[in-house]
Amino acid sequence: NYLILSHLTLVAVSPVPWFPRKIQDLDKCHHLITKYDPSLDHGHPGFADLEYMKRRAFFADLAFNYRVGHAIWLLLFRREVYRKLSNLYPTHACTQYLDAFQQLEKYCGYQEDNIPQLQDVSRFLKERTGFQLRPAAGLLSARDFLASLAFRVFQSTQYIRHFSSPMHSPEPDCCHELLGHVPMLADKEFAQFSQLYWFTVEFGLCKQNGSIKAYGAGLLSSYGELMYALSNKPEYKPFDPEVTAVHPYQDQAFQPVYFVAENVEDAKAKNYMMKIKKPFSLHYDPFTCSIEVMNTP
Ligand code: TIH
Ligand code: FE2
Repeated sequence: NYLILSHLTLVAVSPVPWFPRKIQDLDKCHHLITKYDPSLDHGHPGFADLEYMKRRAFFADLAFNYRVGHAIWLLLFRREVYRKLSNLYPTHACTQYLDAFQQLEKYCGYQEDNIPQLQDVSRFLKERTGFQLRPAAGLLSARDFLASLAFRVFQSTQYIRHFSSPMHSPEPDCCHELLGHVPMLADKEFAQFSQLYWFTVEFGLCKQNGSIKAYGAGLLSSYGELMYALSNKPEYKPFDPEVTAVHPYQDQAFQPVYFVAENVEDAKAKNYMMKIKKPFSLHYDPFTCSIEVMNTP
């Protein structure tokens, strides 16, 4: 295992597994986690629903055949999910979310009865924060998902949650991506942070004007959990990256504990990120959209 550091030096390093260096390499970041596959998992709301599994196979096929720069994908919104959530946002979501959501309603066809196009939403995000969306066939491995974020590419599922459980889905679906993630990715400050994932980007709470509001996408797309998270029933802990990063999590049901950040700056946990040790350092070149590996002996 060698890493080519310049034209002249070939240096042996501890084996570093493959990772994408340029945006086209994301065509190889498509490794799915089979957990929550509706054909295998008895607990999945769509288990044994043959019609639902057929539709899922159709969307998986579209995603697997997607290549950078191609195609427009159709997304479906569940009216009930949209209605219930948009009623909750004014009281439950943070101000950054509310601002972006308004913009998406204005410019991207976020409406109860409309079907937003992935391509339109992607273009909108690209203009605001440089993020773009690409379709994913399902729950990706953490490695492929996080690697994509380095390129400001957000891998998004296309299928929709099973109709039997609109208020909470055990896996991400297009409601979660479009209503949970997209508005937060449209905010410049939030677009900056994506590493400490579970208890921030997905299930984070923050203080705003003396009350607690949601900024986590897993809350903003689940009206069951959004109400529960602000109900005083779960446990609340102050957000501390050292503690939060190693806190075990489960993803079958509502979270028993949430971490509350004092403010946005606090949630970004920059100082903590700087302390993570790697045998090399990386630099993202925005002009070539590629990653350079730098020698740090
Ligand atoms: N539970 C979320 C929802 O119902 O929208 C979806 C997920 C978020 C994170 C993992 S699965
Ligand atoms: Fe998510």
